[in-house]
Amino acid sequence: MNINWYPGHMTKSIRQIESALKLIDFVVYIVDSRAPYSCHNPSFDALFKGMPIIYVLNKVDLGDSKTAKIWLQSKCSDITMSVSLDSRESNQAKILSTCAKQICKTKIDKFKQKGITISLRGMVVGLPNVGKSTLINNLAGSKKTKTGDMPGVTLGQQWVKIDDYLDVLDTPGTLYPKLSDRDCAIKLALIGCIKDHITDSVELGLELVDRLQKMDNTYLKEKYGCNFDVEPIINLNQIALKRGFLLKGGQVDLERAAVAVVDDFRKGRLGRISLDVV
Ligand SMILES: Nc1nc2c(ncn2[C@@H]2O[C@H](COP(=O)(O)OP(=O)(O)OP(=O)(O)O)[C@@H](O)[C@H]2O)c(=O)[nH]1
Ligand SMILES: [Mg+2]
Repeated sequence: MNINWYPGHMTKSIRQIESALKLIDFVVYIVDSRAPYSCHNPSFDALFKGMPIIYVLNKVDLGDSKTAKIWLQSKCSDITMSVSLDSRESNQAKILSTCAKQICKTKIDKFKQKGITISLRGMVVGLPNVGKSTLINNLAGSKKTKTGDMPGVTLGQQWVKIDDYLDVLDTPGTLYPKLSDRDCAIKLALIGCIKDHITDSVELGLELVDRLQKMDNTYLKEKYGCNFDVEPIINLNQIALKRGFLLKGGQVDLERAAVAVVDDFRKGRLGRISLDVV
């Protein structure tokens, strides 16, 4: 399966991110804990070079803790910090205000010497559907931005005032221009960063089952009675039978089974899983 999805508006979004750089003091770079390394967008590397960055490992409730720990450690430096969050949990994002003050301390102190208290401005970036707008609403303590369980919900930039000392800019999700790494593209599709109609649901389901088999996923065994010594297609068949997904004429409905198992994974019903193997 080749996933080649880079809608025109994303080029525009990257350009808008580039021009907003002069307005901001720091970047909040969000990734999904189920594939934190694959959420790294190479087109941001040059753009944010030398800028204070707060890396947020979001959806921490869904990914595995070992991958989370290793990734979080890898993102700490003199001018970068990392935190993990479940952005749906109230007040969790408050920690970001503290991080922002810490990471912009030099600038704050410089103005303080002149007797000026500055307001900081941050820009929230990341792939589609990683939880950027949810995190901003959490930080603001009310629903200031539109959110949704699909990629491409935020269509334009939006400034949100958090308090007298902090404003943040929500941005539309941006993919990288070349999803030439097939494995990475599949992981992004599985975590919901790519619109489902771009991919073939049965192929995507088989890719997931294959990965879960290699991880020896307990839930697949217990919930669906899968056997890991066989090809993924046999297990997808088994899932369809177990769920009673049959077509007219009695054949198994593989498409429905594939959609169901991907949905199980996305909702965390198969356990806390990270697709990036570390
Ligand atoms: N389980 C879980 N779900 C989350 C978390 N944060 C956000 N979500 C869900 O992820 C989905 C996407 O959230 P959004 O905030 O709309 O994501 P976004 O990055 O702004 O998406 P775009 O605007 O499309 O780029 C929503 O269904 C949220 O409820 C989290 O920490 N854990
Ligand atoms: Mg959004």
